[in-house]
Amino acid sequence: MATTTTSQLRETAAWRALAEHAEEVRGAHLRDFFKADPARGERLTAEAEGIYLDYSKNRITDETLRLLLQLAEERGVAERRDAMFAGEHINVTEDRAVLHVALRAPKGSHIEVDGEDVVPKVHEVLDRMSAFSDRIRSGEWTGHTGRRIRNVINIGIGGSDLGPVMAYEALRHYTQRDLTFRFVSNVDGTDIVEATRDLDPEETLFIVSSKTFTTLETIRNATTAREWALSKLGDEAAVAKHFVAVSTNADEVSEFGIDTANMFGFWDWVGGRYSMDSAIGLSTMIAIGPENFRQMLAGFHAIDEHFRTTPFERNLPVLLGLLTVWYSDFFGAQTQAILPYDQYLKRFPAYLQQLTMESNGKSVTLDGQRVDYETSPVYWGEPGTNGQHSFYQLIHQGTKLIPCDFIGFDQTLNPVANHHDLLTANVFAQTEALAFGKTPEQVREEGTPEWLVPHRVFEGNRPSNTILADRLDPGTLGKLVALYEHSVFVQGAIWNVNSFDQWGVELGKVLAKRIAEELESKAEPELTHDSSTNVLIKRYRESKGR
Ligand code: G6Q
Repeated sequence: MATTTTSQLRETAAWRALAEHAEEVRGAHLRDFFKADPARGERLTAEAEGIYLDYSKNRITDETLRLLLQLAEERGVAERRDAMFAGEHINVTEDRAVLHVALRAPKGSHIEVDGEDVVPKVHEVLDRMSAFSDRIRSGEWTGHTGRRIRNVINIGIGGSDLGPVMAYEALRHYTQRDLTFRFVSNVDGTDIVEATRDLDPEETLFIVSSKTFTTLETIRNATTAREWALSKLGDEAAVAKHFVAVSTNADEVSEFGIDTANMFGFWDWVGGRYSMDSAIGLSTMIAIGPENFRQMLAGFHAIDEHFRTTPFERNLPVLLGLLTVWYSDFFGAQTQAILPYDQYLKRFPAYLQQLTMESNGKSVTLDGQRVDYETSPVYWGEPGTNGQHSFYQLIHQGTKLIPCDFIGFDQTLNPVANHHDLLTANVFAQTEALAFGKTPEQVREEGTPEWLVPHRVFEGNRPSNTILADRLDPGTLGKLVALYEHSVFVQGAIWNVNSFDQWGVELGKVLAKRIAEELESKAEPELTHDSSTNVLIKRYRESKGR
């Protein structure tokens, strides 16, 4: 792979041109862009696989787009994309391929990692997951005492939790309603206690989801879950009927006491935050059924193919990724809001926080140079319309530039009265208000007293994307996730960072292990931390002793 040094990004012809060009665009208003080109709202759109992207309300011109596309070319985004699809070890710091795209490759396609076609393995696991899901859903699989499974609890954290929770909530409409699903992630005992307190172990199945099967939180929670289950079921043999594992680590799984016949595997080329469509999605599959799960995979795959084959000027993830680079690096935008107008997507912003920030929250390039440009913005958001009655104030009239992605659907899954028209009217109204605002003249015309005018003025010129799809079905969810996965890829390729490692989470883990021993040791430990940490540990030990 071509190596570039930090300054090489700033030295590309496209970057230099963009820096100059940004000065011109900064002074212009979206009102003027639309006035000068009344067809802008039809022109600056792209559509693929049922996903419609309106990016006309961005502070860009045709020249901006041309230069951003040139930047993508100069940075070798297409080559890097092809290297990913070809199974090259593009995760250089962990020396691994990055092949979540293989998880949704149709049967019969061919994707190689280190000389081996992985597609048959993927489908073998999917088939086993399907058979298992069907047995739970139909009641054929029973618990140790012969009772039907009514509750499924996924225990996992990070990438082994956020995808399953998000997908369960997003696809709740399609779930088998006589099954209860819960998700335990936090090592705070409250999480597991509250998740189990009203359930009967005889009817409860735990899915322990952990790629490594060594993650402290997950193993602690799984152990507590086992104690909870066995406190009623008594017999160790019950574990086989009430615990299954999703992992790449068979040794640790059997060490924990789970029969590896009840283990669903995946591979080191699936990153945690890119794993919701691997066996990590087992809870999703039990919830929505194998057929719907396959629809979701088909949605992912459709966008993979779109990303892989569509010219960049019409390529949705490329456009989204480039716009993020534009605002982060040339407009000083520190954050990006994700605003889904669908209650089922309530966990989508949280899911995207990990996907985007764990991937591109980096400050060294692939070859270890410190970057001298901005990388990932902070992603955040809430489903509409709730946010409108809280933090949108800042987006409309605050001092910060916050590019927004509005996500809406033509049809609702819950048609009741005129709720959906009202919801959708708010999507369109918000993007309009953000872009065009309200001038002092308009405010005066409304009869506003002069002293109140400045307070009621909306500057406008706040950029947004509008992403519309037909309805939130499993396929559409797959498409939306893949859209952001590949947008993250494009950003990472431009910034020349490794979007697939996460060394930043390591230090805390190591220190926590050491401090846990100090908090729990019977003898007074010799504390050699800084004075602040030493006092915190002492205080806690004293309080615990009381
Ligand atoms: C994701 C990260 C991280 C990981 C969790 C859980 O990309 O690697 O969030 O998913 O730390 O790890 P395990 O699945 O190994 O328990």
